[in-house]
Amino acid sequence: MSKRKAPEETLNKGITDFLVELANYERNVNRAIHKYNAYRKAASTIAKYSKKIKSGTEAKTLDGVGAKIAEKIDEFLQTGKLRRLEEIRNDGTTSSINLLTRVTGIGPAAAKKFFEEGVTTLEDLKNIEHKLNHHQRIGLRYFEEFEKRIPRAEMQTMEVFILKQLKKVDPAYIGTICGSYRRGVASSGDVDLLLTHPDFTSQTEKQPKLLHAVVEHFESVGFVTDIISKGDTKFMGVCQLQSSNKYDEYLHRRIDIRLIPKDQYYCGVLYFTGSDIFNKNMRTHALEKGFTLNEYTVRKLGVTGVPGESLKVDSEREIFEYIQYRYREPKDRSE
Ligand code: DCP
Ligand code: MG
Ligand code: MN
Repeated sequence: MSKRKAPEETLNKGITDFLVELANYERNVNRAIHKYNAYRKAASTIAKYSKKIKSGTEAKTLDGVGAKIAEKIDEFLQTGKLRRLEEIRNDGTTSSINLLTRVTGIGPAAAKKFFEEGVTTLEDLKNIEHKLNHHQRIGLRYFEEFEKRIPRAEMQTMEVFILKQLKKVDPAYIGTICGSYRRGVASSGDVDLLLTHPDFTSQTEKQPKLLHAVVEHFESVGFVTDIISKGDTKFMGVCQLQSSNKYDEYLHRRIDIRLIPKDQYYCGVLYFTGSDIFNKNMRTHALEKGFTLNEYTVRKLGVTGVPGESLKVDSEREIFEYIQYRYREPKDRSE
């Protein structure tokens, strides 16, 4: 659509602008092509009108301007704005951006950027797939599947499968499915797998092979289907259980895998079990008791507030004991 305006249009530019905006809204959002045409027609006749419009009644004498549009013109002339349009703008923006951020890999900033480029639906997003990064493409491809929570029964099947496959790579691996699953929640948003290996401690060299060997094995058995990102200690990807029955396939699921040094494993397990709110509260409590706690270590804070050496941790419970926090089972860690 042309953005060029003839000089005489500026006379009633406020009115023609809002009519064009309403027209586009009806076409793009509601797919109401007749309403779109009606608004366009009114805008076009008003644009050609040689006087500055003073009222809806005056506008109604023009071809294509009916009672409803006349009413909107009155509101616009009296208040300088249109409540309906404000509603649409707010609503439309919010809902489009909310929709876009449901695609994994699209955060609020990217959503806003795409929205400003005219992207308001998943269809629009498919049309600009060349502008999406790898993560966002996967998010779009599996949008419907990733929207579905993972039932606990499937999480249990996955746990058995994962731990069994892990031992095939190397029996020395220790794996724990953390996140909402470990908290006993009825369904999970993704799979949060934590790994460690006795060969890997915070004192040894990095051992990315320990993570990559597992990922490669998961790929070879068809469990990991896509890689979003793969670093030395952190993997993000997509997995899918193989069904024995082709009529009843499992969905693709998001999986996060983290490799943690053995001596930091329990701080990692605690952190990745969450919930995020529980973690926040526990960290605050730790500070009150003079400790600093993060996903790697728990350390005593000195008088100057500088953390000391990492404390030795051999279980989750010990972390609670250090900071004198009442122990809570994973199922009681929602906050
Ligand atoms: N976590 C955190 N703070 C964050 C993100 C995560 O403390 N900002 C921790 C606590 C979470 C854990 O990591 O429980 C796993 O993150 P998820 O986003 O996978 O959250 P959950 O597994 O708890 O929930 P879901 O079932 O939606 O995956
Ligand atoms: Mg999770
Ligand atoms: Mn996760």
